[in-house]
Amino acid sequence: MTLLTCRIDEGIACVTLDNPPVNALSAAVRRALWDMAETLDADPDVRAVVLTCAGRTFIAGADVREFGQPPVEPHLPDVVARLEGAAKPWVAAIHGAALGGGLEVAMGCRFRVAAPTARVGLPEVSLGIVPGASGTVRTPRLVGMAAAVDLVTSGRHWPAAKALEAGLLDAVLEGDLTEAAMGFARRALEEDLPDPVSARPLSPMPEEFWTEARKMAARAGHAAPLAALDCLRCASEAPFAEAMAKERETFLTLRPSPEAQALRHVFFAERAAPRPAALKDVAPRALQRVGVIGGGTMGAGIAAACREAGLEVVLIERDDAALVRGLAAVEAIFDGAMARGKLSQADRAARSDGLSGSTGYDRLAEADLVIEAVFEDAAVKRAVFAELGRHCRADAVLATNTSYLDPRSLTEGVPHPERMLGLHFFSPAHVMKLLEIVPLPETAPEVLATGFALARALGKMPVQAGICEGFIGNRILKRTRAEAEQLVRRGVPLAQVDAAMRAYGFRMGPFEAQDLGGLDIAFLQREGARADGQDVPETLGDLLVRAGRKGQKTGGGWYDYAEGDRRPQVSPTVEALLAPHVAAADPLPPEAIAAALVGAMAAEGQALLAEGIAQAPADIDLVKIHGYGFPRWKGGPMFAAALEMPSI
Ligand code: 3H9
Repeated sequence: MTLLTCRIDEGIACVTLDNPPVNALSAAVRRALWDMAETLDADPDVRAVVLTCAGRTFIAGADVREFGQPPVEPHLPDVVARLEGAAKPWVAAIHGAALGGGLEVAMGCRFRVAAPTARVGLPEVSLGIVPGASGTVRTPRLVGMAAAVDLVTSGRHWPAAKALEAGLLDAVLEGDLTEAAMGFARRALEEDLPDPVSARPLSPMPEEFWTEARKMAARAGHAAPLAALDCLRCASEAPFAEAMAKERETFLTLRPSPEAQALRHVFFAERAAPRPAALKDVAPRALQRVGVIGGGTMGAGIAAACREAGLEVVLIERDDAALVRGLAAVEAIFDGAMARGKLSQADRAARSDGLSGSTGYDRLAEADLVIEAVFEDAAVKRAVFAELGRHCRADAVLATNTSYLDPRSLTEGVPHPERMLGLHFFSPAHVMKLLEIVPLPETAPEVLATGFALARALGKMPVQAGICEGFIGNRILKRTRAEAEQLVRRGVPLAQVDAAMRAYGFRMGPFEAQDLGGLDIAFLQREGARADGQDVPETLGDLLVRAGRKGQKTGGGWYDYAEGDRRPQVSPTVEALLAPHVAAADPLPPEAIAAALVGAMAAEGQALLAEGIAQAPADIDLVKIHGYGFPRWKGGPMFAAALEMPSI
């Protein structure tokens, strides 16, 4: 396949790169760009060059699949320098996204123009690396250091308008981008050319600027943003060539690091998850009208998420008062989005327009999908499905949001079992990205495909799970909590367990997290199982709940909390309560605590794989990252355990 094609029109060469799916800079692309610069430099008919890309986007960056292999010449920094040093000025014409190496190529060009919908960014830190082809050295020369620090250390994309204002782009062009860019090139030739970016001046910044920037970059929790900041600082304090050498060295050091490997693993897992190979040829059912049963926290969040995706929503509640509360909860989510500047007044009004409510199931006659999100009680849920069976179309997908109950028992006897599905959202459902999709034995492939299509529409991260108590995520959570209690029983202070998991990268340790969510939910489940005659051993958490300590909402759980203060305080009451069950104090190093808990997660993950509940280790990693705060840069428990214990 020809990667680069070129046509020449009145002295302007139009070079088009076509390397699907995202025009990544493979070794072959780098070679082709280099050779094209040589050819066009030698062509007396060519006065300027426009670089465009075929397909959905401009160059999306280096080819991440090559990162596990030794670098191959020509290296990208040299290609960028070759374009910058070309005898004829190059104009990058950006549509879609110019990311990472793609933006670096554009910065090697003498001009950058873009379609109004284009985005630019240097997302390398989100892959655990730093830009490796002058992103930290050329960017500040175009936009100034403060803006460069923001772009490079956050990894965020900028829309074209912002990039234009900052000086990263020279023009945003309406209409046909290629033609407009050729016109731009012709006009540019009529005036003196600007200096190449590498030749532009850059002043050092005061010490306080770097102190503040380090504080911000450290918040990410992993090495790359801080390393990128060091490169940016070098760019402003050392000559261009020295700064380039520092950036390259940092890039090559970080590229094989465990964090970068982990982030690459997550990158590919996240891209594969929404489109499972097994459903490649299965068309989902159309989705436009959604019914949500239950307007509690979960139902309101699901309704808000569906409205955000443009789906019409009917909320069903059992009586008028509950319906008013439920609708108000959804409206409050819209209000919050508007207050944070995420929704315009007009869009806010449109969100409400597509939301209605009813206390009668007959409103669901035209629904394409109904999601049951009522109280976690099997009898209540069964009654809901019986109603749905009576009122919904035979081809409407009927889903339960249960966290622990067996979807088969909830939907038993409802006609057309092929339309049943588990859709396990996480709270708050309009925020949390994870969606566990749980097919029943009878679920039709197109119904399963509809679950994935819904996830894509809602911008969620879907993972298929088999049926078991707690599916993937909550089953691993249960095992992790048991392991954490086990550490406490053998004498590790619980505050040390929490501190170790925070040091590992979680926002909160397992005990702090239980205090926030409430200890009573899991307690009631265990009590329910005990009432059913199951042998569920007494946990330390049970002791606390029986003593009235259900978490922050009761002023104390594993920790004490002062009135109006969410900071956990070690609790003498808890120490006394647990004393009979806990060995003498026996602290463990934080690494050993984290290894024990992550090891427990991975071991439960292995069991889930063996039972066929989870389909792949990467699915388990996505569940823990998107639903349970596992640090991305550790790659998820399966990845982390395999890295440390390759035999797993
Ligand atoms: C870098 O550039 C380092 C340099 O500074 C220094 C070098 C020396 N490589 O996301 P999608 C695949 S680091 C390889 O679903 P969209 C992806 O796996 C790089 N493959 O599309 C998927 O494959 P498949 C910095 C890549 O339209 C397919 O393309 N750049 C790459 O929703 C479609 O992906 C980035 O981090 C890649 N770089 O979104 C940009 N990118 O079809 C990362 C994608 O087999 N990419 N693939 O499943 C993106 O953000 C999005 O892909 C993009 C398109 C916004 C471009």
